[in-house]
Amino acid sequence: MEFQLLAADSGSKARAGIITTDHGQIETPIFMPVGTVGSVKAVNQQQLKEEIKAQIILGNTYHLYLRPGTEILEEAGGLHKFNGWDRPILTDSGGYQVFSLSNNRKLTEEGAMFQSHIDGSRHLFTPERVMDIQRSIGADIIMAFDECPPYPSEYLYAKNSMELTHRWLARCIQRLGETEPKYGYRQTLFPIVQGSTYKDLRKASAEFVAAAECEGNAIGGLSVGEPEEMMYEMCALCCEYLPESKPRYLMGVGTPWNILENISLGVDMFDCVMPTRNGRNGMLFTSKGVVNIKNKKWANDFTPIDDGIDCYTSNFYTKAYLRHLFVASEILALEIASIHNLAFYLHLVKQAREHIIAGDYNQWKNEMIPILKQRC
Ligand code: PRF
Repeated sequence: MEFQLLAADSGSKARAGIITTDHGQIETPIFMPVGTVGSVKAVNQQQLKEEIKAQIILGNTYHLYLRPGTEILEEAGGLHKFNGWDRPILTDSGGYQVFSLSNNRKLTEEGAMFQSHIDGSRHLFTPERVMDIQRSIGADIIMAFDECPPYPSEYLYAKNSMELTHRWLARCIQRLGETEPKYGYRQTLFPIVQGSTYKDLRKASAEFVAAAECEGNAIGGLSVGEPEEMMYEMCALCCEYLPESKPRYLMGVGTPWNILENISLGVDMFDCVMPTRNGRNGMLFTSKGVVNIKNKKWANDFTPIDDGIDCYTSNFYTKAYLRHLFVASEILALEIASIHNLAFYLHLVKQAREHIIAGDYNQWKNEMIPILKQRC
């Protein structure tokens, strides 16, 4: 993987770049649609490419390991062959999902014991196991196995957890060095900064992660319930200690305004279930603000969902029709809302990139945020 920096904003830490993987290039800053089980919910691959213009999608080790399992993924020739997505893929390590989804999890130095949320079966995830599973899935970018402490966490808990994540990182790197990619293209490991909301821990963790000299770095443990200002403060601190020459990925963030703020702090990559999950509940992010499409006020609004972005679905269907589909519980509602929200997120980061290159990012961001936050 290579990362080329193209431009940096003068009024902020925002940057524009290009990541090159064996499955193609990614223009940063970028938003990565989440395809937990290897499918972006309610959206097909053609729509992802042509309407949403996704450049990279996410998969989850935890889910893919439980279903369909590594045997079938290997038989298919990896996730790209299995789901037909020939552009870059990133897989999260399962570190986060084990803690948020599974039952009876128990953490030890060795790893995490847990019971599947699907059938209750018992499993052990260790850093080594998680690297092996990500070799079988075959994503271009794979994540280190970490623990994401809840918010709030006591200082001592956060410190011990961070140190465990650091020891696990060393084991991930070791295992990866002892194994080969299974499908003939390269895989690159991103380590994850933790440290909860403690400045000294965040600094120590970012320095530890930077010293591992991986090809990109991630910031975890944020957007877990802490106030937004605290997330920005921690993110800024992490960016300060993570190398400028490598992509920075902020995990699981967030709203459109969260993304614009964190871009200004130096983040290059984002993922979040919000556009798809909230979309399926009727919450739309548009160029005029946030829309609850189930609201009666849209019943006879025959204007497009959003004519401010270049997406067939957003331009073609009306608010009144989409509201009707939601009220009638039609499955097309989920598809239209998901496509629109993802197209909007991709449109937003593309605009951000253009403003970084033009050199007026910070000013544009400050004008955009109040518009994005408006409740329509
Ligand atoms: N670690 C991992 N995945 C994650 C997170 C994390 O801390 C978060 C936190 N926002 C989202 N996804 N491995």
